[in-house]
Amino acid sequence: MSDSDDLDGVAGYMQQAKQQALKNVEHVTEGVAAESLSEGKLFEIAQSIGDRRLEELTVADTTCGYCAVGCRFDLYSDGEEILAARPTAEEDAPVNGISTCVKGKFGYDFVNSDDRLTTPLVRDEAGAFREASWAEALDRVAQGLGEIRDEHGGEALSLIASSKATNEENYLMGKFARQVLGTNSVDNCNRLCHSSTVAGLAKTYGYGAASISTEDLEIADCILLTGSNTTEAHPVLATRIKQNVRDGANLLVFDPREIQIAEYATQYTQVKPGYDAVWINALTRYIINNDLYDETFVDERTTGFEEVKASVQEFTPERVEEVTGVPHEEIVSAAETIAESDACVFGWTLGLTEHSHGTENVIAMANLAAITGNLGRPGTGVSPFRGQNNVQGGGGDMGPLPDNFPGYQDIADDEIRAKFEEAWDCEISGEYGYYTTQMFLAADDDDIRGMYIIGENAALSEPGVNHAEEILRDLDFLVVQDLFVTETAEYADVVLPACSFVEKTGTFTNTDRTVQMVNKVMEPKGESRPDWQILQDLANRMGRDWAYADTAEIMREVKSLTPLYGGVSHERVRDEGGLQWPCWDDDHPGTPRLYAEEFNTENGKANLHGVGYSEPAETPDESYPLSLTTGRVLYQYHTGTMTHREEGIMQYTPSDFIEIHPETAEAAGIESGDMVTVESRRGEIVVPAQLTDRVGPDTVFIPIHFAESAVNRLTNEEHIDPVAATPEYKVSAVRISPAEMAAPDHTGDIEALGDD
Ligand SMILES: Nc1nc2c(c(=O)[nH]1)N[C@H]1C(S)=C(S)[C@@H](COP(=O)(O)OP(=O)(O)OC[C@H]3O[C@@H](n4cnc5c(=O)[nH]c(N)nc54)[C@H](O)[C@@H]3O)O[C@H]1N2
Ligand SMILES: Nc1nc2c(c(=O)[nH]1)N[C@H]1C(S)=C(S)[C@@H](COP(=O)(O)OP(=O)(O)OC[C@H]3O[C@@H](n4cnc5c(=O)[nH]c(N)nc54)[C@H](O)[C@@H]3O)O[C@H]1N2
Ligand code: SF4
Ligand SMILES: [Mo]
Repeated sequence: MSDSDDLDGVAGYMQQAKQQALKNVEHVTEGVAAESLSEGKLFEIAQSIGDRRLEELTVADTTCGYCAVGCRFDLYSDGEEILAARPTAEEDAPVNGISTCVKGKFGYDFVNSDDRLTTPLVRDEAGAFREASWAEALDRVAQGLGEIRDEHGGEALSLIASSKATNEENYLMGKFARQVLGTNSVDNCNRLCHSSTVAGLAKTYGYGAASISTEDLEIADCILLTGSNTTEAHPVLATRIKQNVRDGANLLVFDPREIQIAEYATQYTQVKPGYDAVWINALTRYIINNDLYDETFVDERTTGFEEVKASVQEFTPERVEEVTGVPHEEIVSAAETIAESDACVFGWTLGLTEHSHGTENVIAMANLAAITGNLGRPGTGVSPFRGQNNVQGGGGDMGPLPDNFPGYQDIADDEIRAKFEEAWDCEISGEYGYYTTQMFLAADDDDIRGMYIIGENAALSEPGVNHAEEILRDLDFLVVQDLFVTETAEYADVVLPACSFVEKTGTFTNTDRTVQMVNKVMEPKGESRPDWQILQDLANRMGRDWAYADTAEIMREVKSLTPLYGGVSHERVRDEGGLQWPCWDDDHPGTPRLYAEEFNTENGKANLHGVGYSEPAETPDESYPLSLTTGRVLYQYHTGTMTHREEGIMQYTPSDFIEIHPETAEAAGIESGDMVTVESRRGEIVVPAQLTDRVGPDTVFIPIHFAESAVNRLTNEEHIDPVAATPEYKVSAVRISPAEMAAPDHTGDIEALGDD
């Protein structure tokens, strides 16, 4: 923390704040944001800062706690709330420079909201929550979890770690599960998100992560984007891509919805949800059969080319058009554009991964990038845009995973396991634990009896939440650690108040593997505490002797056990403004771009694998004729715990909606704004209609942000990728009908976000 003493008096500060804020509007996703950030709002913020004496304010440079782009900025606080976010020195913000999106800039009302959890809660005898002291609550947790562990073994417990929390905290969540609880069933939201990317890339190239640095998005001369609503989910990356396109790069967008980034594309191709491996294989087939592939790269740096060549032959133009709806000309033009470019980046997000065959989709993409030689050079590579602010680091690198220790070290490897058993002074089973999606199924058979859920709103975000709710209700013991009494916390025996990223210090690792500092700008609200301190107290109550003085010390332990982070320390991250892994030792500069020389595989090569035909686990039929796909909007974040508490955001997107093609709506007798019943084989919800030809006639789209019409009542928890266990959130068969219900007042205001 530092004082803002470099500023010239309150008036000067206020003026600067306002100018900066206005300047930033240009950099917030164009179109939508400019409308929403009214001058009135900006003035209000400048005023609220100006009204205070500067010495009463604290400022800290930190990393955004919303998405994994990893924007950096200075946050200003008066000790009670966050007053403003302003650009930090440009050289200290490698990803965003002076840009931020609307969430990073204004999304802080949640921090000081009236319903923030400020004390622990325990259930009284009548079953209602009452406030409790930390000592009482922690004793209850130690007893509740301890009893299950002692009676049924540690394997009867599971822990869901939080990719909202820091690396250091996630390292401790993994350690707590194995050392204190004695279970390998520890997982996190990565399972619901990009675990198929991690599995697919690890299998082919070695690292389950983006190979590029963000700047590669600006120097590529071609970008293929699929399953990524970039302007809404990764706005600052979208700004960089759009700039590159303005400078002449080609942009190819394949998506079932004509999302905003498609307007900037050289080619937009509408695909049917769930058939991505088919059109990707078709591109590969065209490139191979027309000798457009990079022969030298294939010969020198890959294995498996012949297998891939044979496997793609079944994807003939006729078949591809029939299955995916993509005309052959569009396959040809995209394939030629990729083959003719010198440097191509392949970017994707959940449209590719959240499927019952997500890992295969990713392998198909990895094959395409490799045969065209687009890896390891400037402007080339693969870029899965990661999701939660710290899912790359906290959700993966730090090892709160059923099969890996930190740094993707396999728990089944005896030597590695011995290293951790010695360091953590405990016995660890070499048998993998349950993935998140499996935990809920295992609980049905009492294989899981107690859960410790940290910073995850599983009651809304899991697939098939009707079942997840039952499980949460029936567990012998549930402890939830969050900022709020979430829908998940409603089922808990004990709720522990954690604090948010503005109230603590540590590191996050963003989507391009950059480890960056998170610096505390205000004290934890009420009695809330950082996750690492809660875990430490609990571990000690459960018979351990943890004595970390701060998160820098935790990172030193990570460094000593994790080769990938072997040179990462708080001191270096501060001094060098971020470090990209792998960073093997104190002298290693970090690695901006992976695979320049070799792949991280035993033979040093990219090992390609043929991928055959795949389709969604549930395809539309007569009873459920439409494909439902689900996802995000710019102004909202996931289950809304943070963004629903921001008034400005709620004015803009007050409620849920379903995107329906006008023809489909007409056939069903539905008009714009009407309430619509949407049914799947799992359940039904009611949402207002938004008619748009952004989706095709066979597809409908519903966002994931609203509890009252929780879309995961419709999804299926058993349709998961066999390798990565990612749920098929992106395809469910549904039917729609007009609902006997009046639309809420504000439905008329709902606009198609992403449209200018
Ligand atoms: N505003 C906002 N930003 C966020 C988040 C948020 O909640 N709000 N969440 C963060 C997180 S955790 C994540 S993981 C990312 C997610 O980022 P995205 O994956 O970009 O977000 P989604 O809205 O799920 O969009 C997926 C895209 O895939 C398309 N799609 C759907 N089905 C298919 C298919 O079968 N094939 C293909 N090719 N495309 C398909 C959709 O039309 C949509 O454009 O966003 C992060 N950023
Ligand atoms: N149908 C459908 N479902 C989906 C998806 C989809 O595309 N479609 N996407 C999936 C994906 S990609 C994801 S990532 C998940 C997201 O699902 P969740 O991770 O469940 O969603 P969030 O609302 O972000 O929940 C994070 C919680 O952490 C709390 N929190 C914030 N900071 C901290 C902290 O520092 N410490 C603690 N202890 N708590 C904190 C917040 O208050 C919030 O309750 O949803 C998945 N579900
Ligand atoms: S793009 Fe992501 S990291 Fe950047 S300000 Fe927006 S939410 Fe935060
Ligand atoms: Mo995610």
